[in-house]
Amino acid sequence: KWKGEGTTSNLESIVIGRCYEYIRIVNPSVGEKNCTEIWEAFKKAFINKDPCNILPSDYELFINLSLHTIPPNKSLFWENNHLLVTSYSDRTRRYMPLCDTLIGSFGDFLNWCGQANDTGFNYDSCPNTEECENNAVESFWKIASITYAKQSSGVIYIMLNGSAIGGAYPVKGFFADYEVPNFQKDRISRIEIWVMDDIGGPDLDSCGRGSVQILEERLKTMGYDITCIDNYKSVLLLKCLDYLNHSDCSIVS
Ligand code: ENP
Repeated sequence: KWKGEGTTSNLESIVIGRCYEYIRIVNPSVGEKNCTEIWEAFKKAFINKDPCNILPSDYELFINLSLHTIPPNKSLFWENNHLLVTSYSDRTRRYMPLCDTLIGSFGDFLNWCGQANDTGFNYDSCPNTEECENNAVESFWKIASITYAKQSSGVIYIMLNGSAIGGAYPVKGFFADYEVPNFQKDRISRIEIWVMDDIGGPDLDSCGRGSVQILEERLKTMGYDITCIDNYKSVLLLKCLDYLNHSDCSIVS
């Protein structure tokens, strides 16, 4: 019925497993949590409801139960770099992007929705953003983004994709709409932007140019101390693992 993919099979097992793995192995510093209780709060946000009428506030109890601290200088925001961010952050060891928090681990790579007058999940299809913005997944990431941005402190890192067709900094997107406006000015020392081009890809946007310039000016107007780095070497080395002989990777030598 809907155009989007349905609920991920075995969602409950995946999410409860991820939750215990997170609190026991990935980041035991979060302390004791009841993952079954967190799962129930997550489900309550969207089960037995019109799948186009789920609001970010419906996840409030879930957020309260799964909240933990984000260490200073570990926040990593991004657009159009999901897999690169996942590898680079190394499951909190190097950075702690939203997908490496307990909240983010409930949603990363997964899909879910329910339906009105039905206590189950819809495994066949879920509404996508074009069909309705107030869907279960979109509203989840909205409140998760707001919460994460409010908690971020110290040096803030932002990884953008300089080869992205819609621009490295989409002026409408989770980062622009829900994260930047929720930065806590008094807790942030500076902001560092990395603009990574695809290996062999076009250099559509870079520091001081195009949409990156729009972001830099927005953050400067907000009073932040900004540094912007094109093809930041540490991330470039990771990207170059698969392109050792490419000319874009000659820095490796
Ligand atoms: P995309 O479109 O590149 O990638 C979407 C994929 O990333 C989906 O598999 C999604 O999980 C997962 N994902 C991980 N973290 C987020 C997230 N945080 N988010 C939306 N999807 C996320 O990403 P977007 O839409 O541009 O979002 C990037 C945003 O993530 C940035 O604001 C960045 O700072 C933030 P799923 O559940 O949809 O399968 C917030 C929104 O961390």
